Amino acid sequence: MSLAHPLEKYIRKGTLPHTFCAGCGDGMIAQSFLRAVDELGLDFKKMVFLSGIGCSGWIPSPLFDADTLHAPHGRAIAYATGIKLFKPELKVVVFVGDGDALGIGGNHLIHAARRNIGMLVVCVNNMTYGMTGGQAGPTTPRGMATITTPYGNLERGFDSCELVKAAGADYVARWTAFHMRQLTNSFKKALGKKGFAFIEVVSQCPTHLMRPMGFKRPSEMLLWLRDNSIPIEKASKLPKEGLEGKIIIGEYADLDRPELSEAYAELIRRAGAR
Ligand SMILES: Cc1ncc(C[n+]2csc(CCOP(=O)(O)OP(=O)(O)O)c2C)c(N)n1
Ligand code: SF4
Repeated sequence: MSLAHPLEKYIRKGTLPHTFCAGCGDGMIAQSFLRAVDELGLDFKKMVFLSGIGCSGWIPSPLFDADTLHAPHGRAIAYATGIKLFKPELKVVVFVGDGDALGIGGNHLIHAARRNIGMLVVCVNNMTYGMTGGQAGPTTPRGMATITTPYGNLERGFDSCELVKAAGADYVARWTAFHMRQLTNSFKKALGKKGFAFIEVVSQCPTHLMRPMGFKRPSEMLLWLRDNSIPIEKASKLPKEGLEGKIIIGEYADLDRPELSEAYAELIRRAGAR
């Protein structure tokens, strides 16, 4: 009997043990994603992964035994756009942190959603800049203490799902690192979409946020994610004031609109270039 982990076949040899801190959500998200790939029976050779710069960028690069491009901070979606237009037959998946996706790379995100180009963007929202030491970022909740906001963050965080949905994405969903089964199912659905798919995973960063949030163990952060989450259907029936500081989980958009790389290939045919 083989004692190998069933998902080990997707892991590049020599990359374990991985670089994530103990209790980080990134490893859980990697596992949930690989489970979706495995259950769908997708061929890793027909997929290409893009990594942002940040802890979450380590999910596909170097961990996944597949073609991977580790792009400059904030530029992974721009690189992914080029790949998808050149090789539309590939499944393109981007892993970025909230700082990468919504801070420095915010413009690329909204335009990729507007174009409805066929890729899946997984935004790991750990509510901070993890790799650079735990600074406040575009999703840090108002009032949260970080090393750059020791008296509490004064700014309101982005709602990335509402933003991407309004920009025109086909599939938009939010889960947390507590909701692994729902996350795997959502990955499966998103990987089957033709157009732009965006999944935000609110995740724990025990190294930088555990103490400021008043927790002693990473598992307490997971329970906090569970207790602060409200399903989107339930949230739609509650007054807005009751939702302050809550994580609204579920599917925000599930559409099938024209996809850009197909329209682009058609344009090339019409122009007689191929
Ligand atoms: C152009 C550029 N600006 C800034 C940095 C420094 N930097 C490295 S990672 C990072 C942010 C990481 O935060 P996030 O994207 O939220 O990912 P996380 O580490 O939290 O997963 C920054 C600002 C950089 N590498 N390149
Ligand atoms: S710093 Fe935070 S996000 Fe980065 S690997 Fe450690 S726990 Fe994870």
